[in-house]
Amino acid sequence: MADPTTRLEATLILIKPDGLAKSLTGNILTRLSEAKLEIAAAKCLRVSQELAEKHYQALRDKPFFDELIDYIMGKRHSRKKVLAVVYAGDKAIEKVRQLAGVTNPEEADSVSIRGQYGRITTTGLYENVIHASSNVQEAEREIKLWFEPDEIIFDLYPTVSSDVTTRKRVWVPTPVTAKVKS
Ligand code: IDP
Ligand code: MG
Repeated sequence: MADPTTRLEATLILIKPDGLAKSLTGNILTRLSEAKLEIAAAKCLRVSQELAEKHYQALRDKPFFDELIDYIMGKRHSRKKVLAVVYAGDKAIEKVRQLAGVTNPEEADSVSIRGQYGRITTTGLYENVIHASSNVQEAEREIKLWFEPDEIIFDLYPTVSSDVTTRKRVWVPTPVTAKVKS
């Protein structure tokens, strides 16, 4: 059996709706590139209530939980989406957390991503523009929650083949147009 300690370390980052609304995507990805990690997956998506609640399940008893769910779903901003990225590489979790800064943007190092771009709302919610997994267990849970195995270019975690029958939307085939004579 492979030694789990030798597994490629991966971490989930989310550019939250405030980061997108403030046009910070480029700045944040540029800052994250300082960690010299590999992008293993990336997608832009709308966050359902179910996904938001599962993602923040450990915080469900916090007084700010409902606001936090609205925040990650984009209900507080003009952008109802997040950009989800999986980074992989040596000490990925620690390196990204370091660049992100601590949770409270007022306490975060002023040159960290949260220190530079975050704010505390008048109701006290930390709008800190980026999510970053905080440990190996959390990273695995979150990556599996946000991504399917085939959306990630590395085999980060064990998979099995499963016969599933689901309906999904597909592109309407483009009609073949008659060749125009020149
Ligand atoms: P983290 O994002 O640094 O890992 P968590 O404790 O997992 O911090 O909290 C998730 C998110 O909830 C934070 O990023 C922030 O947006 C919000 N949050 C956490 N703690 C507080 C708080 O004490 N007051 C207001 N918002 C908070
Ligand atoms: Mg956290």
